[in-house]
Amino acid sequence: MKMTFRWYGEKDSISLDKIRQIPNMYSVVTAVYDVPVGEVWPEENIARLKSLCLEKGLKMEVIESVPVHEDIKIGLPTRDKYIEAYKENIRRLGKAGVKCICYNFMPVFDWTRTQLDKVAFDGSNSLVYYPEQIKKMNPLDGSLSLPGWDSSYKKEDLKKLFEQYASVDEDKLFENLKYFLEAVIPVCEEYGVNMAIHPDDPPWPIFGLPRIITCEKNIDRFLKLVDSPNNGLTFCVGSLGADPNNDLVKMVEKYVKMGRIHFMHIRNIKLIEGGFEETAHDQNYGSMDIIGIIKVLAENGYEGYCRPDHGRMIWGETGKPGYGLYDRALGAAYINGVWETANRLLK
Ligand SMILES: [Mn+2]
Repeated sequence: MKMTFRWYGEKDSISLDKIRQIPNMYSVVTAVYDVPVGEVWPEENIARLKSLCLEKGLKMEVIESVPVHEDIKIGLPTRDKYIEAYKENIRRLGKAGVKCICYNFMPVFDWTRTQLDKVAFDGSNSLVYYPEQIKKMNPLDGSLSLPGWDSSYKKEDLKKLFEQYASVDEDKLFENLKYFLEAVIPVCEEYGVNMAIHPDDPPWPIFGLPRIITCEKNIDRFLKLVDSPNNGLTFCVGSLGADPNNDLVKMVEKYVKMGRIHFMHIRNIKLIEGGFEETAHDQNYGSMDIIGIIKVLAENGYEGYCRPDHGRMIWGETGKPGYGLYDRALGAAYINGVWETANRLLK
C-alpha cells in the first residue's frame, strides 16, 4: 500500500516540506486547480506540479480530481466535446507518470456536510452531517455556501441545472456514466492509468438529485458497465460507511480480490440516526472497523494507493475544513501503524 497525502498545489498553506516529513509518505494527491471544469490541462502546469513534488522526493502518481462536466452527467449533446477534453487530460497525465485518477459522478453537489466546525468533547472540531440541519437547507434560495459546492454557481444557474436533471433518474445516470466510461477507459488502458470513482458522499440522494455510487449492489453494477481493470474504485470508508447497511470489510475484501480498488480513502465517522460526525481516524473514536478494513487489505497484498481522508482541526490549527495538516498526519501515522502490524502478523 502506498501512502499519499492530498496537496492543493502551490496555494495550499500546507507545504510539500511538511508533507514529506510524514513517515512513509510516497506521493501527493493533487490536481491542476486553475482550469475550468471540462477544459484541457496545460502540459506545463502538470509538469510544474510534478517537478515541485520530485524536488521534495515525492511522487505525483494520483490525481484528485479530474472533475466530470455536468453535461456528461446529464447526457447533453455537448458532452462529447467535454469527453474529448477528458481523454486528452488522461493522455497528458499518463505521460507525466500519473497512475490513478480519482473522480466522482455526483450530480451538482460534491461532498455535503451541514456544519464544518462542530466542537467535540476534546475541544477539536470537525465536519458533521445532521439530518435536522439538512432539512432546513434549500440550494435554490441562494443562501448556501459549503465546501465541495461550486461557489461559482449563481442561483439562476442552479435552477437551470435542477431543471436539466429533472429527467435524470438512477438508470439514466448509470447510462450516462457508461457512455463516459466506454469513451475514456480505452485511453486509460493505453496510457496505464486507472480510473477510480469516488463514492457519493453521503451515499444517498440529496435535494432530490440521484446518487448511484452508494452501496454494494450499485458498485457491482458500476464495475460491469465497463469490465476492465482500469475501471475501478476509490474506496472511501467515510463515504460508504455513512450508510450502516454497507458492510465495508466484506466490500473491501470482495473488490480488492477483484483488483478493482485503486485508491483507499481511510477515515472514521461516528454514526448517528440519519447522519454522522467525522472523528479521529483511530478505531475507537468512530463506528468504522478501520482495523478490519486495513487487515483485509494486508491479507490480500493490496498494492494501491491510500490516503488519510478528512482530519479534524486540532492544536488550534485553522484552514480548509477537513484538510488541516496535524490530524491528517496523525491519521497517516495511525494507518501506517495498523498496516505494518497487520503485515507483521501475517508473517
Ligand atoms: Mn473520500
